[in-house]
Amino acid sequence: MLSHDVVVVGAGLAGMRAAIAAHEAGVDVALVTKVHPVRSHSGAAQGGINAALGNQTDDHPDNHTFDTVKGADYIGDQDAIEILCNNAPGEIIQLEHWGAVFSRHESTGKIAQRPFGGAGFPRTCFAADLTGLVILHTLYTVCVKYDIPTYEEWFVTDLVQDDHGGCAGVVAYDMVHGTIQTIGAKAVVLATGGAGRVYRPSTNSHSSTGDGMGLALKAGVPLKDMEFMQFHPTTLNPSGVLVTEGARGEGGYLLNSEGERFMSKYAPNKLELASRDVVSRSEATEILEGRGINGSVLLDLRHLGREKIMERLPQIRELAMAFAGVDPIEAPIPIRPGAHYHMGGVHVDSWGAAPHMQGLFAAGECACVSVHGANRLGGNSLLEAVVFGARTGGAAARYASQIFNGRGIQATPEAARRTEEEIRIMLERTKGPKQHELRDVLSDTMQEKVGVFRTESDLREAQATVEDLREQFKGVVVTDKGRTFNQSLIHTIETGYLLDLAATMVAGAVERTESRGAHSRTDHPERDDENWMKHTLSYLEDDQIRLDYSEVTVTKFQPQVRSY
Ligand code: MEZ
Repeated sequence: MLSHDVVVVGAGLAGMRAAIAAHEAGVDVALVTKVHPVRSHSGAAQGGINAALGNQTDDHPDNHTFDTVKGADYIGDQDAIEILCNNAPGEIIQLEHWGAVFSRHESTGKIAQRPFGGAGFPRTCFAADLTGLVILHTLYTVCVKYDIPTYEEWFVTDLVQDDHGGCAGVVAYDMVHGTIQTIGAKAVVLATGGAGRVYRPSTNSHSSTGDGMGLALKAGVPLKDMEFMQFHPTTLNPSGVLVTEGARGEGGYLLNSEGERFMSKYAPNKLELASRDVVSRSEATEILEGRGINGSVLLDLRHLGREKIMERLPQIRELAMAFAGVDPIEAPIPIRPGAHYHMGGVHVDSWGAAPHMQGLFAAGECACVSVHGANRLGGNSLLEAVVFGARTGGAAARYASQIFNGRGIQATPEAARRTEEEIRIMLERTKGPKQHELRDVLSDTMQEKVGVFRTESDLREAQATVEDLREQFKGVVVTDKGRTFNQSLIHTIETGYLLDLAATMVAGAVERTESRGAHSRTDHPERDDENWMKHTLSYLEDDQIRLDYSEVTVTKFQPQVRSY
């Protein structure tokens, strides 16, 4: 049987950073990933990563902390946000030393920093508009240098639990050979990214199906703040492909059908660089009130000029030409808000440890620490992945080498039986709904009823649909009966996760009768600090979602009116 001290599930930024930290702490760590590491969705992050380096201004981590607390609409845990912002400069320098090629300031030669939404200073470090890809490749070279074993194209289907309910490893489906494998571990780190594919369209890659969140939920570990889904203000219509916030950071304007720079009505101080929830709601309002153009508004970059666009936003130009038929040097790009990032995730503490299961950790978008609260600031996602990836990898290594008390590494092949059985049943079934039929209804429902604006009646309709789909899923049929590279089987298991996650999202959203950050209830338009300064915890019990709540940690900043 295979075994390692620490097993990290997912090899995007958070996963690889966790594995590097665990390796440096001296334990035997392995990565398990359903896609090759450099195909992870982190590579799609474009505009940058925040750190108060103060290269162009006298910025300081305290300013970054305040901006993040405010951006989160005061429901982020402030102790964790302080860790995020204080550790940011060190992580950037570390990445640079490992070889990340950040864009440089023309005159000083220091790492350049561009303005981003909700930030009081230009604080976003970037590599043109390919920042995630550059960091992903950098971390991969470190993993290769350290010779970290990587189980590529292995899809984790279960967490193994020991007799005391602690995490003792994973069960995985080796997609190439079609076999079920068990990997024992003293500690497991989930770093599988977000669940953006619960929506359609989405900026997320097809692999962003919330697997780690689904695995944790299934194993009795609660998810936190699942009702908070971020809609990025600039995505292409209809594909959902991301157009980086860096385009507005470099000076791009948003225009409505009347040629008006409409953000002056909604955020007179920060305009296009208000936080994402504010800009997305403003665009949605313009479109709903008839000042859109075929369901979009316009992002105008023409005044930036060819040279700047080619230097700072080359990928955006290519994407706009390929997916919208528009060259932004010549014409504005039609854009609209699109599902982008999950603020919620596996409930963990600021070391990435899941308090409900010993030996289980989570980091990156899959986790909810919580540093993003109700609305994440652009550029804080890559940052969270590396800062909390490193902390969590280190904590998992410490757990494996010091705290672990003989449990774990008991993951015998027996543990794989449940997966074997579930897969056998799915493959033998010949009649029933197909996963893509269920997924189409799910993503359309979430898009229409659990979107930028929400109401109780829409949410309740969505809840009924999701419950119906979850029932139908019990009889799902897998069309490909083979074992090797059975994508039909993988997508079916992923759809099961998406359905469970949607159930947590809708349950949390129905109950939260206020508007905070990305959760905007037109029937409850005000933030309600008296009743709702709390995190939502969702448990899966007897196939139903049960909600509970936990406290928000406030250190320096009491809630204030939030305006931009
Ligand atoms: O943090 C992000 O989501 C990000 C950098 C996206 C972008 O607009 O480029």
